[in-house]
Amino acid sequence: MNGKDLACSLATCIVSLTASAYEKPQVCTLHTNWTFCQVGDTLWSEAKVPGTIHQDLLNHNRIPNPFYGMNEEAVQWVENEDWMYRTSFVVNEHQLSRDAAVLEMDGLDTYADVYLNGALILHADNMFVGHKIQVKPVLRKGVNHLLVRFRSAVKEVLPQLATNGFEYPASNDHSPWRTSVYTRKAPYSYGWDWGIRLATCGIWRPVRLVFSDVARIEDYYVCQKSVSANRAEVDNRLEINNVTSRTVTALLKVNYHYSANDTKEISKRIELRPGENTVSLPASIDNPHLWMPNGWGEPSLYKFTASVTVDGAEIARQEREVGLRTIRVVMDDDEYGKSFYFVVNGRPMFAKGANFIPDDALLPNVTPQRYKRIFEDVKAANMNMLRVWGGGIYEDDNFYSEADRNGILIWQDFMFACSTYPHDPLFIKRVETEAEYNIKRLRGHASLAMWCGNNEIYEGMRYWGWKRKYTAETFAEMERGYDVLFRQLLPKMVERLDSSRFYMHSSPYEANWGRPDSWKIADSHNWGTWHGRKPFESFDSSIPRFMSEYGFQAFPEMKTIRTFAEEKDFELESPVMNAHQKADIGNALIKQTMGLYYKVPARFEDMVYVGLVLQGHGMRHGMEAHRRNRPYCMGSLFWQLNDSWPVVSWSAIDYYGNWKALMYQSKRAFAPILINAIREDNNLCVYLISDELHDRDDVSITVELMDFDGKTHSRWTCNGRLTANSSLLFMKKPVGEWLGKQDAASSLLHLTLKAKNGATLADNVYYFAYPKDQKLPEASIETSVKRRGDEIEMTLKTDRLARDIFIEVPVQGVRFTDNFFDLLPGQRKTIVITSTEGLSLKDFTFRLHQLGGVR
Ligand code: BMA
Repeated sequence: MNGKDLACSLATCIVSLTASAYEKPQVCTLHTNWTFCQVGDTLWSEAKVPGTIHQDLLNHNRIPNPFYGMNEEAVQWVENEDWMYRTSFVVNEHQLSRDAAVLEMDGLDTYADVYLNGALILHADNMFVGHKIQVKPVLRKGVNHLLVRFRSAVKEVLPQLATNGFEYPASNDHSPWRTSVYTRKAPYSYGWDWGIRLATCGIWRPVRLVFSDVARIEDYYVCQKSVSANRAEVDNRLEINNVTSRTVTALLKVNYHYSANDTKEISKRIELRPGENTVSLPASIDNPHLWMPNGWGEPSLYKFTASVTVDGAEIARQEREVGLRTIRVVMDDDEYGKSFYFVVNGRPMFAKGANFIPDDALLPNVTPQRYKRIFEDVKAANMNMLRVWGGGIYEDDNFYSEADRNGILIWQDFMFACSTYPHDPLFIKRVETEAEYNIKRLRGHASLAMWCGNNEIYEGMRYWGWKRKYTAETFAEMERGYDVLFRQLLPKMVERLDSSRFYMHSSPYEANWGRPDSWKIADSHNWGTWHGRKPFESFDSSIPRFMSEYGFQAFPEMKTIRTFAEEKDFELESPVMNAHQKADIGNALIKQTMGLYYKVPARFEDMVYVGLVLQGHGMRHGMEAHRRNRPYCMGSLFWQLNDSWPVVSWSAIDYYGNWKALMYQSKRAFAPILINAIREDNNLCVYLISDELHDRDDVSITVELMDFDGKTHSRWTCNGRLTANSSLLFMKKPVGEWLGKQDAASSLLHLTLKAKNGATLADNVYYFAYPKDQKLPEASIETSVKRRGDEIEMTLKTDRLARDIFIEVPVQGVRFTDNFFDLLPGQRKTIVITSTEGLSLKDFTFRLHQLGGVR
């Protein structure tokens, strides 16, 4: 705290002292005056808190930018060193006189000892937990000294590695010594098949000092007992810590507020014994505004405020945003195998979305604005679910609040992925603490839909050859460990702390690799189109009950590649490109699959463009297949939404926030109403898929056969009823009948769905041939650009068919209302381009790509 903060806090004290003996808590953020030093060194340099050692070293030019070129290698020494962070702050007499002073550290990464004024106040050993330390006995009037000493997470566990007797699988750990599994630290930070290795350390989440009187609210949970359209019954559950040594009578008030004229307050007198007290205050709401997923209505949120008053003074208060809803996961044996779907507010919901990985290799760089933007993107792409994957982190509170506000359900993994793990008593204890901390932190969120024990460990144990790799005894030990962690400890914790939420031991529930039969059972991961090198059409026959992972890679666009590579590196297999491709079959497989569908271009830049187009169309094929097959299949979460650094990966949005073609294709394939033509044997079938909650009578489908110059050769129409929440086959005839005498290489079907009032509900294009076999013209596209405030409005018009138009704008993070789209002959389209920095028309430059222009 600086002098100014101190003066302010004294002023507050004087004012409130006149009113009552007690005051509201005073929260002092401790994010200033930090310096850091390598242990063994004497040089202390300015540090950023919350932060990481890599970011601090980078800020002082003591390491090169790890994201650039092949610098990753040059920064690896950092993980083997120990690092110290220290700060000092001033505490005044009044603050010292208060009943409690608690140092709250929301996250230390990872092995850290914390000292305050010469006293050791904390041993931390788990990145995923926050700490609250009573520091009143060691605080001093005047200057106080706080120091955090981090030990290398890699070196810390070397003795465990040395005595374990076998090495855990952990194949994504990029070090020859696979230490990651021993430490409760984000698995991806040790490297992944899309991830840079930055096994960093630091004070990665906020730090604050809180002074308070009488009692603190340690936890406030609005537990939803029952919710229906008529009535919601909730229980306000609080853990209140009376820090005095006497029993205190207090008044607990809960206010719940939806809007200015929809607000209610209830209260009760409570006796707080010294120490922890559990208090409950039930409440009910008639005709509640229900929280609805994206696409189904408003994600309505109530504001709940709990406050504790003693002797007329409010001594504690906490607020929660509460979405009232029911979410049920139905995983029942049925005639096919085992179902897996989400029922939200009583209606089965087809889940549309993606897997989320940590948004940065250096986590404190993910600001609330970045989370906000991610959820704007997710919502815009018509998604209603994200899976927080088990190799990353339990995300920041902001993440879940944004999910609540945008109607996005969250599938939450516990942080275990792709390897077996230890299960010794200390490890189990750490996991127990971590589970308790995070379940309690997240359970109040409306968006939180389920818990899952881990990512792909069960599958790994059964089908990734681990059984052969280890002795029978070791493998049996691993199986025991699996049961202890994922079938006993974690479900027990969920049952105890969050009993209404669904828990599943692993994703996929059954092992899928090489076992299509398992796709009849619960959720599945389909890696056929990547690790199995199958064509995208395999999505049509590999239909699971719920697809929780499937993916195909693409390079990010050139402006992102240019942030880490030079002209000389622009080659598929150059050392720099390979350093930014962590999946072993990566770049070669992209080229191989491209050859199935497209002419593989010679120029690197064209290859990047066609690769983006390939990923978008290929993945869209999967999304459409999954949706078409509802209700047998009830979910489609692709791998992966985002990137943690600039890299070639399966992502739909690159590190700088640029949408790849895949994200635009998701927006189309996940639209509430989808019209979809698909070849089934010799027939071409037209399906209508609706995720809406109401039927639409008298819709009409028009199918036009058109050539690439815009001439219409045939037209069919069909009227019918679009049934809510369903997929229905509407038209079916042999391919030859649709095509007539026209040439498959230069014809398309334009499908349009119209409502009774003539409004277009959906449209789509079907091509009879792969792009490589098509006679694609190079269309003349006319463009006109207008400035509208901070936005650019661009209108495009084409003479002949222009496929997969990509408007390339060399500004990072710029947003387009649409991109990577087809323009039919004669069609005109206006899109709006915005950027956070504000685009100026003068500086605005762009380049147009179209598939027909690639040689
Ligand atoms: C799945 C994920 C990740 C991985 C991805 C691509 O298995 O769970 O572990 O990054 O495949 O291989």
